[in-house]
Amino acid sequence: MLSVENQIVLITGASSGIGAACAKVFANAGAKLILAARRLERLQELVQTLHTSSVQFHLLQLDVSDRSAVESAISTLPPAWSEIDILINNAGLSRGLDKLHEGDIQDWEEMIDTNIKGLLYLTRYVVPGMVKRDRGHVVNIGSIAGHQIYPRGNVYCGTKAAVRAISEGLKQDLLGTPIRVSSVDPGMVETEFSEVRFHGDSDRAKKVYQGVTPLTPDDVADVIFFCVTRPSHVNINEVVLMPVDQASTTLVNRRT
Ligand code: NDP
Ligand code: 8X3
Repeated sequence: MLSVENQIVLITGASSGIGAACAKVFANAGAKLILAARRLERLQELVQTLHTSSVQFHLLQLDVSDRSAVESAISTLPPAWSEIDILINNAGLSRGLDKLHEGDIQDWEEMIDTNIKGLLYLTRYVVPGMVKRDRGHVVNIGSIAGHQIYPRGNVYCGTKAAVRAISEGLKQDLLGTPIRVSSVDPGMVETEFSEVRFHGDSDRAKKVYQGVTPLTPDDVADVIFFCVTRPSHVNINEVVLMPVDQASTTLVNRRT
C-alpha cells in the first residue's frame, strides 16, 4: 500500500459531502491538504474539525467554473504547495429534475460549467506539473448517472457521462507516464446534493433518501483512499459503488 503522508492533495468541493469526507480521511493519513470551494467559511469550519492538530492545509476560495480564477489559483500557489501529487476533482452539482424540453437553461449551464468545464480546467492546469515531476494521480468523481440515464436526469447524466469519457481519455493520453487516473462513480449518497438540486427545498431533498439506507460521504472517501493507496503499478480505472438498497438509478428499495 502506498502512503499519502506528506503528499499534497487538492480536493475540490471540500466544503461539504464527499469532498469534506475526503479531507478527513486524507488528513488522518498525514497528507497535506489543499481544500477548494466557493464557501470559504465552510472550509474554515471543516479544518477546525480535523482531529490531528498537525494537519497542514491551504484553503482556496475558488469557483471551479471560472477558468481564469482556476488558472490564477493554481499558478499562484505558494512554492510549498505547488507540487500537487493527487487531484480529486469532486466539485459538482445537479440543478433541477425536469423534462429536457421544459428544463431551465440556467440550470444546464451551471451543471455543464461546473461538472465538465470545472473538472477540465483543474485537470488542464494541474496535470502538466504532474507530467513534469513524473508522478501524480487524478481522481474524478463521476456517478452512476454517467452509466445509466434516468427520466428527468438528462443534462446531469450527460455531464457525468462526459466525466466518464474524460477520465478514460486522460488515462489514454497519459499512457507512458506513471500518472494514474481513476473515476469513482457512486450511486445515492446522502449529502447536500439533493438540496442543491432542488434549489434549497429541504423537504423534497429529504424524500430522496426516505426509507433507504444511502451511502455516506465516508463510504465514498474510503473508496477514493483505496484507489490512491494501491501500489504504484496499479491503476483502478473505474469504481461503481451503490447502496445495497439501490440496484440502478431507478430501482430503489424503499421501506416506507
Ligand atoms: P454536496 O452538495 O454536499 O457537495 C458539493 C461540493 O461541490 C460542495 O463542496 C460545493 O462547494 C462544491 N461545488 C459546487 N459547485 C462548485 C463550484 N462552482 N466551484 C467550486 N466548488 C463547487 O454534494 P456531494 O458531496 O454529493 O457531491 C460531490 C460530487 O459527488 C459531485 O460531483 C456530485 O455530482 C457527485 N455525486 C454525488 C452523488 C450523491 O448522491 N450525492 C452520487 C454520485 C456522484 P461550494 O458550494 O462551497 O462551492
Ligand atoms: C448522483 C446520483 O442518481 O441522483 O450523481 O444521479 S443520481
